[in-house]
Amino acid sequence: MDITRINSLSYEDFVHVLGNVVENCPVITAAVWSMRPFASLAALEAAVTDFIEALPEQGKEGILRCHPDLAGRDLRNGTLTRESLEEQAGAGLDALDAAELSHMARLNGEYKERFGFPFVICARMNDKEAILRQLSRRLAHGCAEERASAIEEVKKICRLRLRSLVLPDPPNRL
Ligand code: 2AL
Repeated sequence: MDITRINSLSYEDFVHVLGNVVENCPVITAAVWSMRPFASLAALEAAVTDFIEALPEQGKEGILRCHPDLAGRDLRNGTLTRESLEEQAGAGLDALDAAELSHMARLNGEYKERFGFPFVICARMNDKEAILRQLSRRLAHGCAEERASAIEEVKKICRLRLRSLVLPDPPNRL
């Protein structure tokens, strides 16, 4: 679907197609619909990421809390969203051995205890080793620094999801 087609979608279809570009937060897509028309895919990406950035800190934390744990209960129970399952499987998180699973569960637990929201990272840009390394590293962050890091990861996930749904912008003709 190109950006012209996206701009022509009804509210219901827009949310149906793009409702999970921020995990489990269709309200963000619903809000962004009223900013149509978008001049380009880049403009749509900017609309979503600027909307997230403008939220108060509690709103940002709310977005983080809507994310499933990596290699967590939803993956085990088959209750992940399609997007999240593809991303987690792509990073190898659906095939952890027992030692890796317990390591991930322990660090995810420590992280949630410390910050009050789940650890979020763009799984499509990392493999399981990098994810575990980042999880250990980010546990040492202060709260504000970590919230900002996690929101940057949400934006990366969102941009990649948008790019898998909307055709790329044509190159600039000068
Ligand atoms: C996720 C997810 O669902 N997809 C992704 O890239 N990262 N979740 C998370 N807690 O980081």
